[in-house]
Amino acid sequence: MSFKIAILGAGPSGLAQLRAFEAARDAGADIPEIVCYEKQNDWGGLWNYTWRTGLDAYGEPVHSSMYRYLWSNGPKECLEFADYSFEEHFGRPIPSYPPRAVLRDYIMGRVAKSNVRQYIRFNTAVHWVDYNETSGKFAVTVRDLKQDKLNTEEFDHVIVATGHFSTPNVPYFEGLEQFPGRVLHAHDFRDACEFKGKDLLLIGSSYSAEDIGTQCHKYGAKSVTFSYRSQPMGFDWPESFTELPLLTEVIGKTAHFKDGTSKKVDAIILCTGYQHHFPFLPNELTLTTHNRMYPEGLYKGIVSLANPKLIFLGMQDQYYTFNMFDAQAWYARDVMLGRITLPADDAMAADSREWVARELKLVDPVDEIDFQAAYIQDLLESTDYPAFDVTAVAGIFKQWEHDKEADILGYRNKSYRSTLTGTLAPAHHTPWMDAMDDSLEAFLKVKQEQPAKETV
Ligand code: FAD
Ligand code: NA0
Repeated sequence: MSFKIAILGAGPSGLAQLRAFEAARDAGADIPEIVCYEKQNDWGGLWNYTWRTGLDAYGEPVHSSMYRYLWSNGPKECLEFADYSFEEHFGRPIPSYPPRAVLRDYIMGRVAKSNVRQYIRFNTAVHWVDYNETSGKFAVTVRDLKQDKLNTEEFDHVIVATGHFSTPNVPYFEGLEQFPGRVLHAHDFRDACEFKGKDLLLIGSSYSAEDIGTQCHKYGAKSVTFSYRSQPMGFDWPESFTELPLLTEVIGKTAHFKDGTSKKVDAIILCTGYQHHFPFLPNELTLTTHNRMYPEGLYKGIVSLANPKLIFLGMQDQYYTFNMFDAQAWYARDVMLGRITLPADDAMAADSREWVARELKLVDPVDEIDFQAAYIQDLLESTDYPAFDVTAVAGIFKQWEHDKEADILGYRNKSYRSTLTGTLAPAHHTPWMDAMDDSLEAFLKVKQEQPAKETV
């Protein structure tokens, strides 16, 4: 085929795009020339654990925000690829909440079986993307990290799959500069054991706060205080947890809160979310958004309204992850292959506005789950991505929300039924609170013999 595309990033979204083209090629289609630029030395995106924080060995920002002992915070049955079940990958059913290494193995397992690695240029950081109106092509400038050389290549389409949970959002609180302990953002959190015996303050009330807090508790933190800006999480926390309104200032080791209370703490972790950050995109091409269900400026949640030859994958706030990235990648592929004809610019903008308006009416997580399910269903209708029961998966997400409400430290012991294979996941050999080893070997080692209790 006579056109050329660049995929920026080889995390789950970039790999979904590679897999989508591979599936078309396997089915006999002519596919474009593909180059995928990845600044890390391996594929996997955030799922690659690194001990590094700050800058990497080449002076590029460290991408991963993942930490040791991270276990999936949603049931694996909700993120299963429709064309590759967990059962197929591991050769047997596995429990519903795997640790990071197991999920990484699964994600990479699908692409490892294909020929897509050949398209990826590792250790190559994208530094700039320009669009030339006259030639209708993008010029992508990258830095070969090992050679320390800049190179520029031309492409007909660019797919941005660089993720949006990597550049921290770091607010300032009065007195932080004098605080006599560790102050860090969740992006730089690596090992909960560092905080054993400590009184911790976590700012934020979303997934990072919840998970880092519960994990520090699991590995021996003395107390965990959450400070929220809008809403407390409201779980039925054990005694050593407290939820307080927003931090107003820190004086010495004492943190003061909006409600007039105060608490002595040893360390402060800012679980204050991430920025959509595209330092390689010029003003006219960039995507400006916060973490939301339907970022503005995108048609079908992926096609840039500023330039429809520019595509963004995985930029939404995420309930669905890997299967949503697939649905997006298959749609994007079909746009690029000319199988889907994009409507006129104003029709795309109107469609996008409609979804944004719908998003603004969502009031709770159940609404958000249904919204994302509808969005995925809408994408799936136009492509040959294997059918999967998006509504049944939404049902599992709702059950998951309920299970978390019921037991925030125990929900990971639950089992759910795969919508692909119909198999109910076995119970894990060790309750999550007692499972201190998060390695793939430890997770898979013992034959799963306990009967699982169905929750959905
Ligand atoms: P990423 O995984 O972020 O991959 C982006 C890739 O782009 C990276 O490989 C990066 O190196 C590369 N890149 C970035 N900039 C450049 C550049 N300039 N040049 C070249 N390459 C570049 N999801 C779940 O489903 N289950 C979970 O349990 C879960 N846990 C999570 C825990 C944490 C702490 C975080 C932060 C997220 C978690 N997620 C989870 C959500 C996560 O966003 C997705 O699972 C997934 O990793 C997103 O894939 P992605 O490819 O869009 O982005
Ligand atoms: P995340 O929790 O890092 O999850 C990312 C939070 O930050 C909100 O509570 C927000 O409050 C707060 N916040 C932002 N600015 C603030 C400020 N100036 N002062 C006080 N609070 C502030 O980020 P968000 O965006 O969800 O919440 C920001 C992703 O990482 C998620 O997709 C999640 O799935 C993933 N993750 C997964 C796991 C596991 O799987 C663990 C961690 C993270 P407000 O007021 O806006 O509500 C185990």
